[in-house]
Amino acid sequence: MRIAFVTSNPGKVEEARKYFKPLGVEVYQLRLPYPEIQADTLEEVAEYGAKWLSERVDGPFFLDDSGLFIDHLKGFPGVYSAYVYKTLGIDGILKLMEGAGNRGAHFRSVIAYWDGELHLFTGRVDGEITLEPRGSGGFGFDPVFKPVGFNRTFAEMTTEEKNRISHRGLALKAFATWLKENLK
Ligand code: ITT
Ligand code: NA
Repeated sequence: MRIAFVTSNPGKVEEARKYFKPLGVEVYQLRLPYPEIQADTLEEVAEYGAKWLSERVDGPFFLDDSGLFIDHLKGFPGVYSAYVYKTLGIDGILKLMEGAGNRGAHFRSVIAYWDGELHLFTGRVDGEITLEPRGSGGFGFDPVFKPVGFNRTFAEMTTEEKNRISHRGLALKAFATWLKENLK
């Protein structure tokens, strides 16, 4: 089975591929820009995008909308994470965190899968924002996110290690589990 992953982000595709390959599901990247509405939740953004794409993509596809939610910043950048990454960047986030006593943060991912109907799968990982960037793996905010229980940032992990515990890995796991049941 082949499923399109509609995304501009090759890092996301690499993570999904490694996850689905053992299941015999081939994931390929479809670079098709879709509207990302301004909304309060990742779910709303993902759902709107998937419904818009459902009129334009043949066959099953999914997309992933993710965000980094920082306690000290009251959940910012959250649904604005992509925009903030492109504008303020990692350095901007570290500046906003200067002097923060609480460096707690979490990532969330919402996967919207369309097969004629909409299915949502979510994942979350808790951790903290490091004092400085570390590591060169992964993408996005990975160099400054250290998951709970680890001394390394996501950018210091292999894709497999990150997948086992990450927001996207957990959402992909829920998606893959559901897919196995429903392909029978
Ligand atoms: P899409 O085309 O799939 O939307 P994107 O990179 O814009 O790709 P999102 O809007 O879901 O993806 O991501 C919001 C931001 O959060 C973006 O800047 C990502 O780099 C960052 N991000 C998402 N998942 C991440 C992860 O696993 N590790 C680090 N940063 C992540
Ligand atoms: Na995006």
